[in-house]
Amino acid sequence: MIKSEICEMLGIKYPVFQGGMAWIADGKLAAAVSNGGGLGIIAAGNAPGEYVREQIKIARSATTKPIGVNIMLLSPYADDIADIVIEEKVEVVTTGAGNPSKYIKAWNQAGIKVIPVVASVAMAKLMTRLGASALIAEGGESGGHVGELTTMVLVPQICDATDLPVIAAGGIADGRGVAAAFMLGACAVQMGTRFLSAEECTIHPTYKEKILKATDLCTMVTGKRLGHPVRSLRTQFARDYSKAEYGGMPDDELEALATGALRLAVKEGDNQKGCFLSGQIAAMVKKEQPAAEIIKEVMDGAEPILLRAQSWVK
Ligand code: TUI
Repeated sequence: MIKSEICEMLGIKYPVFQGGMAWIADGKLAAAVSNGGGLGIIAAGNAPGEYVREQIKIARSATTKPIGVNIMLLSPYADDIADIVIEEKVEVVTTGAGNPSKYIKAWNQAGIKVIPVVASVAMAKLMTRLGASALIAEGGESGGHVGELTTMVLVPQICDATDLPVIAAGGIADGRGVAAAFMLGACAVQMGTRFLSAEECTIHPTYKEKILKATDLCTMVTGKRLGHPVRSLRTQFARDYSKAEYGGMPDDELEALATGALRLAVKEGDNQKGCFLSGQIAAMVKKEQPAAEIIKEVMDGAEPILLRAQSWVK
C-alpha cells in the first residue's frame, strides 16, 4: 500500500486526485472517485455557481468521503463559486488557469485546503507564501489548458521551490507514471484523461470511444495565439482551428470558433465542431472500468516498481 502525507492531510486512502475537467467532472464522477479512495473533484469550468452547488449536493448524497471543487479562474463565475465552496463546506479547492491569491485567506479561514495548479516556480513560491496547503504541478502533457513546461521538468523544480506536498499531473495514467512522479519528488498524482474512461464518467459515448482508440500522436495544442493554449484530440475542429489560427483569422472570429466547442464534444460527441480535450497519455487508456478499479489498478501497479527501485543501487 502506498501512503504519503497527502493521504493524512486530506483523509484519503490513495494519493490520487481526479482532475477537475470542465463539463466532465460532475458530482457523480467525483463521488465515485472519492468512494474509490481517491479525491474526487467537481469541475466548475465556466458553469454558474448554482450548477456547482447542485453537483456538490449530488456528490454529498453519494459519498461521505472528502470531495474537492476545481475553480477555473478564467470563469466569469469564479467569485461566486469562491463563496459557494465556503457555504457548502467543501474539503478541498483546487484552482486552474490563473492566480487565486485574492481568495486564499477566506478559504483558509473556512478550513478549506487550498491546492492550486501551478505551472511555474514563481507561482509555486507565491502560493506557498500565501498559505496554500499543497501544490499541483501540471505539465504540458495534460489535456486542456496547458503551461509551457513538461511534467518531467516542472515537478522537481516545484518540489525544490516549496516545502508543501506536491501533486504531479500531466501524462500519468498507470503505475509507471505514479512511480516516476514519486521519484521526481511528488507525493501524489492527479489524473484526468485516465478517468475519461471511468464507467461513472458520463461524457458522450463518441468521446469515450475516441479516447479508447487514441494513438501516441493523437493530440495537439491550439490557442497559443490568443494566449490560452489548449491540448485536445487532433480532430476536424482542432485542425480547422489551427488553420484559422495560423491563417490570420481575426481574434474575435477565432474566439467565436471555439465558443461552445467543449460542450459540443462532451454532450453531443460532435465530430466536426467538438473540442475533445485530452492529455497525451490517451493512447494508454485501454478500457472502460469503474473509477475505483482504475485507482486500485494504477496504485497496485506502482508498488512493485517502487519496491524494485533499490535493486538499481549497487
Ligand atoms: O486549468 C487547467 N486546465 C483547463 S482549464 C480549461 S477551460 C478553459 N477555458 C477557456 C480558456 C482556457 C481554458 C480546460 N482545461 N489546468 C490547470 C492549469 N493551470 N494549467 C496551467 C495553469 C496555470 C497557468 C497560469 C496556472 C496558473 C497560471 O498563472 C498565471 C498567472 O496568472 O500568473
